[in-house]
Amino acid sequence: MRSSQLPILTFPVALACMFCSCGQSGSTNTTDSTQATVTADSSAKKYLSQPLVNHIYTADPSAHVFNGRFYIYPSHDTATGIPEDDLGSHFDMKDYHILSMDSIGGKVTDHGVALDIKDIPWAHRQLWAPDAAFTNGTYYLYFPVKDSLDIFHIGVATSSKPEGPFKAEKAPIPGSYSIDPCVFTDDDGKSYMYFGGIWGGQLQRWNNNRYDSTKGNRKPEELAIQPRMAKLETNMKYFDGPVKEVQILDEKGQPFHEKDNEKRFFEASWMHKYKGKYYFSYSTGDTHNLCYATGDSPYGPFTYRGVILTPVEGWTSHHSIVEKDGKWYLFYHDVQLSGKTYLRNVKVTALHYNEDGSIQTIHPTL
Ligand code: FUB
Repeated sequence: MRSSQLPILTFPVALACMFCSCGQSGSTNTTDSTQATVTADSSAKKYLSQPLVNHIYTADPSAHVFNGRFYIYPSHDTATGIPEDDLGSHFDMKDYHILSMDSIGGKVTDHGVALDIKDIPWAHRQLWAPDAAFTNGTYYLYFPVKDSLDIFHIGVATSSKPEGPFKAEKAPIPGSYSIDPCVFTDDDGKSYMYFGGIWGGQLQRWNNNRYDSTKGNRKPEELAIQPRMAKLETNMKYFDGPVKEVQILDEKGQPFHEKDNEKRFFEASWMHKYKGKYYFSYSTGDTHNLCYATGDSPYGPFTYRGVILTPVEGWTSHHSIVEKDGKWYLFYHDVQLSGKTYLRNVKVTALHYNEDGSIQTIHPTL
């Protein structure tokens, strides 16, 4: 990640409420130090949808339906004064808040702090994009965070309630690395984690599941780095076997090269299933697309099919896809409220399939 090209905007909070959907904002069980800095886009751009909440900054929304209700597991963006750099050090998040709502457009509840970095024994800094799962009567929160050596690993925390609070395990998931976990449970009850992110997400330093801090980003003519996956044990806390590469192939069955950065994987894995097909979706990072590829097995390979979401305002793009009552939704984020790349806000919009199973491309501005 790196700095946005966007201007920093300085509209007051009151004006922000004219642009954002205050009616959709939820109960604010907590206050946040960045609240006073919430700003609005002075260009009066027409956005496809409005922020789900505006009392805190939220990003990377992993949405699930638990007990008939939407639960959204986002990153909690705050301004901590860390300068922006190409490693994303300015994404300096310290806790998670979970949001929930009965229906799209309904009241959004912020359930307060669900997990704090100080309660994760091995964590040093930067709580990035989480995901959640439910099985065995337990809710699992998966999160990437840097350890004391500044290396990202993925941890897991558990709760009896979808909104937490969550209690973290004492150590990261053995064999885990990099960022952006997505946990998908198939119809047969087997669960898989997809993960990884290049550049600030450190995936370029991991080859054959070994860490090498000297490995830099791939050159344009080199093969693109592929995301990773592992089957989870039934206890959902360990990998059941070695981490594998996920093959994303072009329409001719060939892997992408780094120069194919409009289509190659960067970060933000998501898996969902539609009419028996597996849909692996992801962000292309520096070209800001959300793309998808489909396959016949949770292990892949996956064939590139197209763009789900064209670039949002901001540098990062991250999403989830979820179904409720026969309708499909894309949760995503942009920087409508702040204009700053590291102070994002989550949104939702309807997602539609064509007859052939392809996804209709969504444009985040009108
Ligand atoms: O929120 C921090 C990072 O930004 C996430 O892990 C990436 O997916 C990007 O959205």
